[in-house]
Amino acid sequence: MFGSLTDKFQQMFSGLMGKKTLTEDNISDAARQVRLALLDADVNYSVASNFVKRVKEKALGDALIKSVSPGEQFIKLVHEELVALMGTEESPLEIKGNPNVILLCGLQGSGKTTHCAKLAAYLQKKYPGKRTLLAACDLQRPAAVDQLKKLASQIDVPVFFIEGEKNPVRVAKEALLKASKEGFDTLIVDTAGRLHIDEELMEQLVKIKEAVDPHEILFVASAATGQDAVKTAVEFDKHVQLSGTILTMLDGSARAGAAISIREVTNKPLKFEGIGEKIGDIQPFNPHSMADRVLGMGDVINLVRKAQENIDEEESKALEKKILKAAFTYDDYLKQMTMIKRMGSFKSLLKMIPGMSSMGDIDFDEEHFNQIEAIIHSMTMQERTEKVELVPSRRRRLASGSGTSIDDVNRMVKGFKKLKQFCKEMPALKNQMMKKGGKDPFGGKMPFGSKMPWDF
Ligand SMILES: Nc1nc2c(ncn2[C@@H]2O[C@H](COP(=O)(O)OP(=O)(O)OP(=O)(O)O)[C@@H](O)[C@H]2O)c(=O)[nH]1
Ligand SMILES: [Mg+2]
Repeated sequence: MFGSLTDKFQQMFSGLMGKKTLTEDNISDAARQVRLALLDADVNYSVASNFVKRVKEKALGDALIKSVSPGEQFIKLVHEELVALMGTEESPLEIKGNPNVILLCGLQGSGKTTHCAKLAAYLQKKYPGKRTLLAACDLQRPAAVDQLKKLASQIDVPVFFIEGEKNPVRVAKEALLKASKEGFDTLIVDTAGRLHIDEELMEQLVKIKEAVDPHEILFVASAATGQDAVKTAVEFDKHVQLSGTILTMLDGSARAGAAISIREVTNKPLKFEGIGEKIGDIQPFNPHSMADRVLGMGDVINLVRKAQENIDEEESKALEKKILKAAFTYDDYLKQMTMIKRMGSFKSLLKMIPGMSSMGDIDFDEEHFNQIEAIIHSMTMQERTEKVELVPSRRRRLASGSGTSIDDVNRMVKGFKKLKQFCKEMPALKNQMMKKGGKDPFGGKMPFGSKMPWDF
């Protein structure tokens, strides 16, 4: 995600790995490189300087006590300091008031409107049964109201707007009235953006704030703009006293500058991050996860979170049992694949695994999985559950039904059989290894469970 910064950190750490001890010299050298890398990633100057100062002091202190694995020691320090810089813990939404009011503000195109809808979707998922109303208070851009309505219709959340109204403060007031009267739990207010800060915009925003008295005033910052986002956040904070930040566009070619410095500079927590254009592409900001990503250590925190949200534990356990007995069918495979797909693309998931993220752009053949999926979809229930043999005439039908070739179908069937064979032999293999005093190759667990048989 943070391409060049992550690369630089990785290079520097591997340089340190070769050293026997942490000395004042190599610490100074590494610290200098950290500083340059941070500045290059558009991290605020004083944030970068203070950061490096702290890391250096701690590294020097540590060097006196122990001198094992200096590279790892230094990485750990940098990681700890990054986590501290970005707030240490997750900072959940403040939910109080009846209704609970959330106001979104920020510059043009930073993702305000999209994140109004994303937040509503997030709340819907987290608090089923609670109701959210969206208020369309961006009356500057002609299509803004329609954009919000379109997004909201995807998640079945109502939008309050007044046809032909020019005054956003009135819309905000009426929206609050409606939300209170009709017992909505949350009101999320979209506001207008501008190319740069101007007094008129601020005055309008202050009036909207006064009209709805929000518990959360979130600054929506595009990570793509680096330092500028931080400077603007400070200006907005002066006028409307922000309660936190939503950092958006983290899926793109974002620089890490805003992510790393915005909390320290504004002293307001990072609450959410936007990681794509789709309505579900929002997650709570987690400082540990962000530090992992900046340093190229994958993103286990969000991988686990996604798995918990999307994978049915019962079904997963049932499948694990079937795998142990090598009794799984095409149908089981399809179910598992569907569960994993809900988490995102395979490529994006692979990138979250430590070690994979530093491998650059992963060459992963997503098409291959789509093909397997299409073939299984073309099967009858009998075929999916392996009640009938896949004779050539059936295979021909599957190929034409799934838009693949006979070769593709043959390859899939062969792979599936190989996988089953492997599962049958696995317990014996494991025993052999254990007897030889080798480590359990699967860490006490079978390799699937919540995972996929990756390669057919
Ligand atoms: N890749 C990516 N695109 C995003 C993200 N969030 C929003 N977008 C896209 O960015 C564009 C601008 O988003 P909007 O929500 O319209 O931004 P805005 O701040 O409301 O813009 P104005 O109302 O014009 O000030 C849209 O095309 C969104 O689909 C994100 O996290 N990642
Ligand atoms: Mg907008």
